[in-house]
Formats: sequence, structure tokens, C-alpha cells
Amino acid sequence: MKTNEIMARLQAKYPGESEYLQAVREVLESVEDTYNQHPEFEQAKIVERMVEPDRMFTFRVTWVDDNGVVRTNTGYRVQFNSAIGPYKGGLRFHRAVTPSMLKFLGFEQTFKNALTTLPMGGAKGGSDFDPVGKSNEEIMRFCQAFMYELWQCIGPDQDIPAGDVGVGSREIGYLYGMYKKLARQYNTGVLTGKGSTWGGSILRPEATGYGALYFTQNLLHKAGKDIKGCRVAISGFGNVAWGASKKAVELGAVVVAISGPDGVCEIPDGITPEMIDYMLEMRASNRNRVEDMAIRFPDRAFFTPGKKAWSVKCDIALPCAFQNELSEEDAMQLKQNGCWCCCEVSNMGCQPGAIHYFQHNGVLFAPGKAVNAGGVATSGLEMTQNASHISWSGREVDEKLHYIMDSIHKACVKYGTQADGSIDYVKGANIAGFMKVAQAMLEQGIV
Ligand code: 2IT
Repeated sequence: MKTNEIMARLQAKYPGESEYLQAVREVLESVEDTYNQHPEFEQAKIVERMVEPDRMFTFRVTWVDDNGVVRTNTGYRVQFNSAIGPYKGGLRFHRAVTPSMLKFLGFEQTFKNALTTLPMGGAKGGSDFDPVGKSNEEIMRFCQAFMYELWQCIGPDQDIPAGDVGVGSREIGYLYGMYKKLARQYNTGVLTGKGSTWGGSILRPEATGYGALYFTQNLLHKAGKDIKGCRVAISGFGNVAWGASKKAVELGAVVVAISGPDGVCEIPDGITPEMIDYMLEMRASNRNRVEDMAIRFPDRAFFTPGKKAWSVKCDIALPCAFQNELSEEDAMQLKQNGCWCCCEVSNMGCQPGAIHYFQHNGVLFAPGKAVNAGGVATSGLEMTQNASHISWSGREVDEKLHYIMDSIHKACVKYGTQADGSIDYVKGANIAGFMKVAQAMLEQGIV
């Protein structure tokens, strides 16, 4: 296969689907050499099949707001690939959601899930519904209307949605309540990220952030460094930023920044446990502003409007918010300010120019599909608990999560070690994930 030829075809077929095209290009460029050593893959046209979703559902979602006004959004579920297990991946509620965004996320999810060591295929879904400023009742009515269409597409052995940006345990609760009413099925394993009293796994809320820090620890250890005392800049203040902050502080790092769409909160003496707890309240308010942290803790945090977390001096940058949130200019500014490591926690958080800059300027870099895989891995552990009608202790889940993150790091090292001994984590993650899915597809024939 030739990446440029495949990309030219996809560009002509899906013009304007920029996130999807960006994600596919990154993976194909990484795997091209390895793939071409396998004529059997080429013969079965594995790559041509892998870049297209198995199927996509698009549906209208109509609901009534608090003023009695009828509103209509669009809902989607992209079932991307089922080679290694049932479709699995989150739901994103965000005003900018498009088929391109969900295709990129479903594509990434396929390789990420392959890296977790668990049998899960890739999927993603969501809606252009904007949760910002919505009341609790509006959120509930929207979730119910969304599930009215989605329930026919999902099932515990078929497709298992979870949360993503704009979808947390509250939304999963409303979605699950409506699913039961419509499907008359009471198997909790149809969704993950549930509340802990009704089938949710202990530690699932923390898992993406905790896993990211376990991966970062592995990467630093391999580079002969220690996270203790490091200054960490984090973007976002949602579920992922929260878990990452918690674990970073527990490991002795100093979290000096969090951010939001309104600007950055600098915390020169480091975030405190009380501030980390307050992040949950900020998220639950649906105001979507990080300035509230500086208002609540004026002695420790100060807010600068319009600036990103990457303007704050740090050792380690952890993008935890949204795709393409870290540009090449941001990467240069980070480096100038002394940053020497960036672990991408958000899906495709770094623009291609930023990754290129990091890799050519001595900044350790690892991609989201490896770093953030602890979230979906713990969803997989939630499914196991649901299927066997048991619940594990926090310690058991944490041990398994830790083991999985160590395995993902090992796989990156195995496939990403270069001739000069350095580790290309982008290549490592992409090749490890891709090879597993490609081999499974090959063994299952032309379908
Ligand atoms: O991007 C992700 O891996 C997630 N949003 C979590 C998906 C899941 O099924 O837990």
C-alpha cells in the first residue's frame, strides 16, 4: 500500500472530513513499512477495509427545552470495526460533533482498544447537542430522546457505548434508564461508566487519568527520569483532567495549570485535593468555564482569559481536553519554557506539526491511543464484572489497570524502538494496534 494513494482516494471521497483524514494519515504513515512486509494483508485489501467504518447510524433527536420550545439535533453511532470484539467506544455530546469527528474517534478507538489486551472492537457516537448552559431536566430529556433511536443499535454483546466529552455518569444514568424501558433488557453490560450502585466499576471515573499517569511513569522510567517534583500543565477541567490531576499529585508532581475554553488557571504552588474536588462541581454546573476555580480559590489560582495551558512554564504537558488543542506554535512555546515531555491524553490532542516538532526537538512524546487507553480498558473490566455478576474492589481494578498500562507501554517499546535505540511511541502504538486488528481481519476472511 501507498499512504499517499489511499489518502488521495479518501480525500476525493470524503472532502472536508479533516479530522477523519488526519487520523487515518497518521496511522497509515506509521504502519506503511511494516504492512508492506506482509503481502497477505495487501492481497486481502486489509487497509482499504480498515479505514472505512463497518456501518454508521444517523438519526434525528427531537426534544423539548425548559421554555417549551421544540429542539432538534442529530445523533450518530459509528460502528467502526469488530475484528477483535463487539463494538466499544464512547458517546460525545458537543456542539461541533460531525460525522468526520466521530469517524476519526471510531478509527482511533479501534487501535486503542486493540492495545488494551481486551477483546473489544471500535465504535464512537454522539450528537451535536450542546450541554453548555442546559438544565438537568433538559439533559435528561435529551438523553431519553437520543436513546429512543440508539437502543436498537446496541447490546451487551453487540455494541457497548460509554461516556466521552459531554457525557458523564449522570448522562449514562439517564441513557440506561431509557434503554431498559425501551428494550426490556436488564443486562447492565450494555453501557459502561455507570453509577457504582448499579453495575458501574469502581475507579472507572478515575481510570483515564490514572492510566495516563501510569503510562507517563513508565515512559519517564524508561528515559531515566522521575515524576516526583515535576511541574505538570494540564488542559481542560473535565473528567480526564480531574483523574490525571489526582494521580499526578499522588505521585508527587505539582500541577501548575488547568484550562478551559475561557482561558487558563495558573496555580504556581500546585493544585490541592480540595481544588481537584472542585473540578467536579465546575463540570457538573455545565457552565464550561475554568475561571470559577480562580474565583473560588483566589489565594492559589489566577485566571488569564484567552490563554492556553501551554503558555505556563512546566516540565510535562498533558493535553486532556479536545482534539487538535495543541498546535506547533504551542509546542515551540512549551519547549522554550523548558518542557521536555508531552503525553497526549485527549484523543488526537496534538496537531501533526506539534508532534513533528516534539519528535525532532528532544521532547518525549506519546500518543493518545496509548496514553488514554486506561479509560476504555476499565470499561472492559466493567463489562467483565457485569457479565459475571460480581464487583471487584478498587484495589483489584487498580492492579488490573496498572498491569494493562504496563503492557501497552511494553507493546509501544517493542514496535517503536528505532535503530538508534530511541523509542517512537507514535509508531509503536500504531503498529502494535494495527497488526493485531489486521491479523484478526485476515483470519476472518473477506467479509
Ligand atoms: O475515548 C475513549 O476511549 C473513551 N471515551 C472511553 C470509551 C469507553 O468505552 O470507555
